[in-house]
Amino acid sequence: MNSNTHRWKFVVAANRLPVRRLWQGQQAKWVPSPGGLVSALQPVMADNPDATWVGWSGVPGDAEMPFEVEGLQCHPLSISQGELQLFYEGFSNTTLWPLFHDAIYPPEYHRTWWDAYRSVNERYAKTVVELAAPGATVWIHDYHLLLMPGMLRKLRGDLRIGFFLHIPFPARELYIRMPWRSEIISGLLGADLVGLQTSLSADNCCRAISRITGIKTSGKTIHHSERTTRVGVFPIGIDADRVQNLIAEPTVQARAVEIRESLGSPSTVMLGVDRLDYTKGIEVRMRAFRELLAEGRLSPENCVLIQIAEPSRSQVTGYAAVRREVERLVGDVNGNFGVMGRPVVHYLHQSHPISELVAMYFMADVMLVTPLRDGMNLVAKEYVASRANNTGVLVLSEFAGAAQELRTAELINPHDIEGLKLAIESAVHRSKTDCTPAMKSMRRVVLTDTAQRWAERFLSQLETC
Ligand code: GDG
Repeated sequence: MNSNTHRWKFVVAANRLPVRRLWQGQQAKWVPSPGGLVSALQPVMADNPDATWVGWSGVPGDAEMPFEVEGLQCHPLSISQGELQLFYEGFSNTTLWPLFHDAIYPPEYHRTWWDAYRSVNERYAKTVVELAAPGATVWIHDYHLLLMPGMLRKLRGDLRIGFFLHIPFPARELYIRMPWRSEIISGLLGADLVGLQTSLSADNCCRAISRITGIKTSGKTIHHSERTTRVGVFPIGIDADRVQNLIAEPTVQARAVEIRESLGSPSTVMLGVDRLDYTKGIEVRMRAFRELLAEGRLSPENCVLIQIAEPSRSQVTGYAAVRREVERLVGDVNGNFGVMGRPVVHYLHQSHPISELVAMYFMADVMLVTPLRDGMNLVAKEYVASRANNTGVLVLSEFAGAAQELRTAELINPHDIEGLKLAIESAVHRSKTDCTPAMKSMRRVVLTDTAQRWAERFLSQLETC
């Protein structure tokens, strides 16, 4: 197939391509990236001669030629080093990311960042214009590409355009701080269907649209300039089969036993797995843990906390500070409560293979997911999917989208440290007694509403728009 002339009936556009470069000695090859989005779309995309994915390869500079990896057609798009700073680190991750997460870190507004954001969105739109067949379906993902639906609509009125926001949509009062609030809403209104993770985000999005455009929204339908945009709730799931298959592997089970032994076989293992990000509330749980130890409510002999903090956005403002604070707290807890050869917190600022994460989920008695704000939080769902024997307690922030579905988790407010301490204490006791009904009920949700089902639901609704 000549990918320079081929026109595709289904195009996905996302900041990144669904592949990453794996180095083996001096040789590099592309492999599919791990993660929910790729597994959700793989069944729709793989070996589909009419589907392609447009995105950045992760390497700044000129784009490579289109290529295929395990049946996924990839169309790389260029992003220069300068654009990476202004569009990606700047507007996407220092303006939009904090503003859309309730401004828990102060967002910065710079016109040069905005200009770069607009021009990269335009490049995505123009690339898709060249690639999409007449009447094609285009599915655009996330906050890096908020302007793209509108830009694409202007250039190609024939396309069916869907947009999904993986992060929360903030309250209208916060959203209107955005200097380019009208341009962003016009961008979204280019889509036929806008998908959000929760009904709160969908309501916030509709309220922002009506405040800025003056259009009255009827339910979740917005009629504007002879077209209609629908806003819908589509909570993303995980690739539950993949997690369950890993759990069934003897090597993963053996690894779980090995990890526990290497910790000194404590009676309770608590676990946190997060990108090292100020939204994830890692410091909050570390403070709660320190106080529980200091007050003698948890014992350092019986209780160990593993915190995986995957390195993330180290060049972006705010990330170095959260790392310093987390590491200070880890040092403080271990300095005060550890004994020789037995730290109380095992902190790993490293990426891990998914099989290793699943072994940890399988072994951990209590999972701590305490974000201050999170679109969904797939880690919470991965933990539940890994609990094949229906044990374990999930301590989950009310401010994660996942809390809307996982109602039998131990729900907490991460701003209320006393409440969080009580929940952790009770989770440690409950993990040994009556956690089965709660876990069973969460497993029904996670094993049914998978990533694949999410993609099917979104795409089938888009087809009816
Ligand atoms: C955004 C939204 C929304 C973590 N460490 C490692 C690793 N991970 C994997 C986890 C999980 C994923 O990364 C993280 O997903 P989350 O949902 O928790 O968080 P974000 O990265 O912030 O994702 C979020 C999501 O989009 C999907 O819509 O849920 O709210 O913020 O799958 O397992 N994976 C590997 N090594 C690690 O060290 N392989």
